[in-house]
Amino acid sequence: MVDELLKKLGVSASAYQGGDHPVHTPIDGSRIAQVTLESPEAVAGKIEAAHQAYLAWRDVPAPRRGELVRLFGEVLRQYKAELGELVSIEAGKITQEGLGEVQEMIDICDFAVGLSRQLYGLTIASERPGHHMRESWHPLGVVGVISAFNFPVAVWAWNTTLALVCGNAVVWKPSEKTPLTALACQALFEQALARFGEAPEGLSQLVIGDRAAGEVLVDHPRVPLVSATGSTRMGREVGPRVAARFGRCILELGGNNAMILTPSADLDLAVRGILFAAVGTAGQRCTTLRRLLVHRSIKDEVVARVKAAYGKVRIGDPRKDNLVGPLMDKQAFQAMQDALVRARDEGGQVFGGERQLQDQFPDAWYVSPAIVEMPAQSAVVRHETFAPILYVIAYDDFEEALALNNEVPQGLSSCIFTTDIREAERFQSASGSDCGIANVNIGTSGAEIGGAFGGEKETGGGRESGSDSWKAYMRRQTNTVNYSRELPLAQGIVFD
Ligand code: UN1
Repeated sequence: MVDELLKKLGVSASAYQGGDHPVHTPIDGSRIAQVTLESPEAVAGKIEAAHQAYLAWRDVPAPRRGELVRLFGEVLRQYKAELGELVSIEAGKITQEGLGEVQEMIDICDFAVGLSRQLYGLTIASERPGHHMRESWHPLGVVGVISAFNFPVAVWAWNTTLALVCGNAVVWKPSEKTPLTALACQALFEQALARFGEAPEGLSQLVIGDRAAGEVLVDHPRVPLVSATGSTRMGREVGPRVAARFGRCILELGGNNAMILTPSADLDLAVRGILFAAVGTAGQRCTTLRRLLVHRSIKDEVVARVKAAYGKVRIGDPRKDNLVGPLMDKQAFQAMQDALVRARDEGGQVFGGERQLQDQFPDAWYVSPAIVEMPAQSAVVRHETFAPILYVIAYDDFEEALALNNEVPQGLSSCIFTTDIREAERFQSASGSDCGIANVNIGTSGAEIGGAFGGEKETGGGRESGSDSWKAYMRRQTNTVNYSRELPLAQGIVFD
């Protein structure tokens, strides 16, 4: 299924054949490759090589570093269709979303190229005569990137493009479930390197490995920044371990994203917004809509309309004309079923959620997305299940809806559908949503790259992608220069 595609993308057969770690496509569950997992020693060797590359790269002028990323963006434009298709095969995304993910990579390349001519510092007024102060930003070193199966290429690109223009080197450990898209990204990046011609060897490296490989990145003193995307459970381990050696982390962990649907909302818009956010990517985005907090006066109408929309959703092979592809694997299916059992126990009424297409794909895990009407925001609702389950909870007044939005351990994305400006502004105010993303009349998922991406509480606090997220990939330096013939001390101290 993948040989032709991988060949076009420049991945040699030896990289994905004959190894001991099987790779399956969620489309039909078949094995499509056998990769070799790298040893912890090999990972340490790559980190050392990346460190050497960083020592040279940090002195290359940033706009020149941007040129490498510009070339990478060109290569990605050229191979968008092929890489998008590989994302569909390996992660089960529908064609539109596979292509969308590659577009997100192209967009962040453009952003990073612009940034490479900025990386602005500050000048600061000095209290001393004949002095100036400034703040400058310098490269950090090797950035370790740990990414998840659900955005197998874009999240790496967010990190790597920024890290590179900021003067760093990168070592990437993708999910063991999606090594092929990672090999393809590496091959495409190498094309950009070849066109660029003068980058130091080992500037951006890929590690195909399991937990042990990830641990090397987490613990290695030559990795000042670890950017990790995945479960809250993973982040709980990574965060303290990196902190113990005074490294830094960008953590992008679980989300449990809600929509507040108010009586004044444009319901046509809201139903479309719910559909994309709740069932897109088969509910496997960290920004997926998981909780619908709807005003009691419109709840029955909204639930009926959403159920009708769910009824029309085409489920099946993500490369065909469908809207919902498979879950990643049996484990994901099982977690979904367990959550639905718990939801029933907690008083929920379940619509959908059954396995689909079992005859056609006995080894794949397709489901109809589920809607679960809950009497309250009980334990199962507060937990992130990485599957298409939308819990619906009625609220009576706006303050209660805001409280429900915030009363979960996670804090990634949130949204409100309303035409009432007071509600919209309150939702985005200091005492409104406590999430990193708070949208008005837009669903919780599908953020543009221009904004900072990330969230609070158990989501981990990190920010990636746009705005000034680049600052996390650099070290800040305060510089004070005395251009006078005196040596005045700060705070007026006299020392003679
Ligand atoms: C993720 O699910 O890990 O906002 C990232 C979005 C995408 C990124 C999701 N741009 O849904």
